[in-house]
Amino acid sequence: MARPPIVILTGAGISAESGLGTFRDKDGIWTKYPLEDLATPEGFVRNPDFVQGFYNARRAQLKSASPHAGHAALAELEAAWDGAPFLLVTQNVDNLHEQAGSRQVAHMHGELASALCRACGGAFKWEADIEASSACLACGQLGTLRPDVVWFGEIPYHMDQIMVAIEQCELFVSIGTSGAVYPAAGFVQMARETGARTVELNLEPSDNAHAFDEALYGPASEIVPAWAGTIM
Ligand code: BJW
Repeated sequence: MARPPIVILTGAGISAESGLGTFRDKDGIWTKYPLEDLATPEGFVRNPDFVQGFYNARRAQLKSASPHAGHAALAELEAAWDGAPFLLVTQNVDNLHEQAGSRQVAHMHGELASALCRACGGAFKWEADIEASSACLACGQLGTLRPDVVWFGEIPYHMDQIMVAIEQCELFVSIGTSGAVYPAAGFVQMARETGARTVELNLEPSDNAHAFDEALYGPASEIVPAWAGTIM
């Protein structure tokens, strides 16, 4: 059976049952800390130690997090697509999709396990804490590293690849994202405009719920395997 080109967009909700917090739910990260302080370049300049501490703690937490059946189902789906166009776009900075076996993953908001040098622009794998004394592995300067994540006002990664995949896709699936943050929140509309069928899998209707042709609501560990089973 021919496989339709597919784009899957994931957000924090797919990692919630792995113990990693979401942002905007009750008890979400932004209900405890102001996003202006933790997720903007200006917040980092104001208080780099606070921001590094927040990301160091999340990087450490990731070491004990494991993927669940929802992540595994997306890896199985990719394998079943057997080379047909498939792109998993994630807003998440964790590596649970890769741990589950996904290969074609575009981390549009960066990765916790990567550091970015503000002096030379070098980016490299970094699994330890970033300290004020840490040296850049590319240029050797001290104190220039920041988390390699995308904050508000910064340009997300892999946008050219993502735009091409959305223009070509026939099936667009959004999983565990509130639809509150652009440009990701606009992808479903773009996919609709090029004729794709659109599916939302989420705990509850997102801000974009009206833009989906189909929806399934419940915890990702249950609804993602159930939905994937219908198209494999
Ligand atoms: C479950 C579940 C379970 C729970 N099972 N589901 C209009 C157009 C374009 C841009 C803008 C615009 N208006 C404003 C902007 C600018 C801004 C923006 O969007 N602001 C909004 C506040 C309006 N955007 C930007 O600045 C972006 N850059 C940009 O636009 O550059 C310009 C440009 C773009 C393109 C090309 C060229 C130029 C950058 C945005 C960066 C966002 N960064 C963060 C932090 C990353 C690092 C980190 O992790 O700390 O990314 S903020 C945070 O929000 C994080 C997330 O990836 C992102 C989205 O959150 P997500 O994943 O949706 O989580 P939640 O918590 O919101 O939702 C969870 C959902 O899961 C809920 O619906 C639950 O119900 C559900 N759920 N448990 C299933 N068990």
